[in-house]
Amino acid sequence: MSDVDTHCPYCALQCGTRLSGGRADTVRVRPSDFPVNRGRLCQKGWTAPEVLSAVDRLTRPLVRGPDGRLVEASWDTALDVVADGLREIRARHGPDAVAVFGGGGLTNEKAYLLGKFARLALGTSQIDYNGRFCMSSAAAAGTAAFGVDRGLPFPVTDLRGARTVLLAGANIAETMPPLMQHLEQARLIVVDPRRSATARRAALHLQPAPGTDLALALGLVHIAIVEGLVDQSYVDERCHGFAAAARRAMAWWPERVEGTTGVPASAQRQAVRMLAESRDSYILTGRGVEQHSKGADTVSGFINLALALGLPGRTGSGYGCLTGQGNGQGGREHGQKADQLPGYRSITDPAARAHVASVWGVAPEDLPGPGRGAYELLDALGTPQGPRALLVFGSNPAVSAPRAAHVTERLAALDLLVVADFVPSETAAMAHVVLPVTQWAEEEGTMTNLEGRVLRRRQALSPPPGVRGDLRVLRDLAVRLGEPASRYPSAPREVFDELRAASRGGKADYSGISYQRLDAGEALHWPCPDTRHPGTPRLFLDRFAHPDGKARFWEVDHREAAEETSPEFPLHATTGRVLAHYQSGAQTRRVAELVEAVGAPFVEVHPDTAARSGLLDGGRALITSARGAMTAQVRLDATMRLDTVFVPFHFPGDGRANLVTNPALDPRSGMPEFKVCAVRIAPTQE
Ligand SMILES: Nc1nc2c(c(=O)[nH]1)N[C@H]1C(S)=C(S)[C@@H](COP(=O)(O)OP(=O)(O)OC[C@H]3O[C@@H](n4cnc5c(=O)[nH]c(N)nc54)[C@H](O)[C@@H]3O)O[C@H]1N2
Ligand SMILES: Nc1nc2c(c(=O)[nH]1)N[C@H]1C(S)=C(S)[C@@H](COP(=O)(O)OP(=O)(O)OC[C@H]3O[C@@H](n4cnc5c(=O)[nH]c(N)nc54)[C@H](O)[C@@H]3O)O[C@H]1N2
Ligand code: SF4
Ligand SMILES: [Mo]
Repeated sequence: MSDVDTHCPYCALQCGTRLSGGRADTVRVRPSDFPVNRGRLCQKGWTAPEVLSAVDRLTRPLVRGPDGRLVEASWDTALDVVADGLREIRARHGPDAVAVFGGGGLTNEKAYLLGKFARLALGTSQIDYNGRFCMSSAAAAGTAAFGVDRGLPFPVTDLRGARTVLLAGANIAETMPPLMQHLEQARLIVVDPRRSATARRAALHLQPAPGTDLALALGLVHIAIVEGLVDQSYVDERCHGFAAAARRAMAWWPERVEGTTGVPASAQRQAVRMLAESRDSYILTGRGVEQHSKGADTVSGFINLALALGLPGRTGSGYGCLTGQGNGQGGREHGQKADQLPGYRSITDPAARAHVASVWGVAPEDLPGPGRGAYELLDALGTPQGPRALLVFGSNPAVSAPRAAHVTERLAALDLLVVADFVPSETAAMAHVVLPVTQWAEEEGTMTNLEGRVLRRRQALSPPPGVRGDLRVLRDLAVRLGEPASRYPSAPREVFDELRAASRGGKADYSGISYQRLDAGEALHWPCPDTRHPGTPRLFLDRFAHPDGKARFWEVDHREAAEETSPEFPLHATTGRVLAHYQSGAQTRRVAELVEAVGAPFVEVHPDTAARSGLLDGGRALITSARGAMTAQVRLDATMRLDTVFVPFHFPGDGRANLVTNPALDPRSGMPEFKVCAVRIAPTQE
């Protein structure tokens, strides 16, 4: 096969790649000259082809036998077991006894068909996805402020012109390394409790205690007001709500903010002056400020700062959220969310229901209402009021969900757990039925990257015999459940054309985007409402997406983390990522080079904190919270705050960071508090 242009399977940067070789064991990847990565890839991108021929790649369906072991079965047998089980559970307990959990790594076509399958073939309201754990706080805050949620409302290449960029809780030097090239000219202000790889490259590093960013954001608005740096004509002309937001900020004077966050008042002032000095500044948020029980309010706090300085909706400045998963953007638009229909429509809006029902050929009243958000859904599994069956497509919640031991118990309590995956993830290992599916380089589809640009994923090689695509699996199941096959096309292009129609007139309007236009090389960012429309790389230049065209300041105030430190649990624990591993590690823990780079869970601790706890560098530590305990190897790091330890969440078993994390949820977004909980740390008793 000749070279094929596609994109990396992992993160939302969706680096352009060129594949050559044509066989799973010989395929080679090179970076292409795509604008987001311009000839660069990170270590995960370079090694991504190895997962195609992973030694334990799933190639046959597995069904749990009477002795409790998973054994190979034919597709017909496996699908019959699933369909019979679903029918029986539905007959006995009603349609909401069957649930679906999706993922932000699924293509647009898969995410769309999964939502349709849940609402029509299963008739359930119980569908949500791992994006709830990812960017939901920023989505809630972005929608509130701007009227629409697109992670970056501008292309990443715009960042090249920036003089100052504030990165709040984003470690892009490890999580999106090729993006760093667009920031080489800029002065970086990094807000991170750790001296991360990104913070090390910053002109100014603000190192707040975890969970205190909202106080910091309020304080920065305070300084902007007091120092006369607010762009008053922009605020008057383009925004509502400044006075109320400003009143809150006035209570957060620099010394008070210093007391709460630990960030010196002088550094706060310096940050605001750098941002305001020239107007070509950007404020970007990542999971560090978002994954909190007040994540949405914290993002609102940073958006308020951006609005006060007049940054959003102008060329050369702005606010954006750095979306995470490969299709983190598209995955949140096409209806796999509990409260959503395709086109980023609300499932409770009668006009939206009527439109989508007409595209699907059903009556609006046949569509279920909103279901539970991701954690609430997982928490309800196998309980008397909760679902008794769960289908998982594109997530590994046994590792990645908060309070993982509890979630694992809930998964184990199900009558039927079905997992579609291409590797035996920790969640697949618990399933009653495992369905082996294709990977990125073996399939066609579209993904929407962090800038809202729709990209083509292209097939470069044949899947292993016996493996089916997710779209085909959904159709095969739907037909067994009595649906007409024509309602579930399995050709990605056909699904995309239906998705276009379903999205028409919605906030995320894809109706003018086609495979033909994408394959001709057009750069198309949504909204793109007709086939002659050039797409919208930059949103909000003329108006924000609220009906009156104005942005909204959101009135927010600081509050403490859901769990504060105490004599029993004296330290903050925070969690996050390392360069070499992706998410729950299901894929990257199967790549030798990445395991060699980081092979086991570790905990970063300040040497003084370690000494007080009797910990030695390289020794094993037990990290305990009110939820449970995990073990990890100690890494001393003198740049850590004395009151904070950090653990990555990429590892299974006893090394799961989520054994300790707090599932306290953000009331605006349903986001769990992954980024701060109270722990104690001690040597393990080995
Ligand atoms: N290597 C790698 N890259 C990835 C991924 C991966 O798993 N591995 N996943 C992708 C996905 S899905 C996502 S969502 C993105 C995430 O990308 P990022 O948001 O950059 O990743 P994190 O490491 O979760 O968090 C970023 C930083 O937040 C800091 N932090 C922790 N607590 C706080 C706090 O209370 N306040 C502040 N200000 N900062 C805090 C952490 O120290 C960390 O350095 O990465 C994407 N890219
Ligand atoms: N403590 C802590 N926990 C966290 C976070 C944190 O910062 N700290 N971050 C959270 C965030 S931001 C995220 S995004 C989540 C992610 O956590 P998960 O949802 O667990 O994400 P992955 O590990 O990417 O799991 C994806 C699974 O689906 C499979 N898969 C990939 N593509 C496809 C496909 O096309 N079809 C099918 N059927 N399967 C596929 C993969 O092999 C893998 O097993 O973790 C969250 N959990
Ligand atoms: S930065 Fe993201 S998209 Fe680019 S190579 Fe790395 S994992 Fe892949
Ligand atoms: Mo994420």
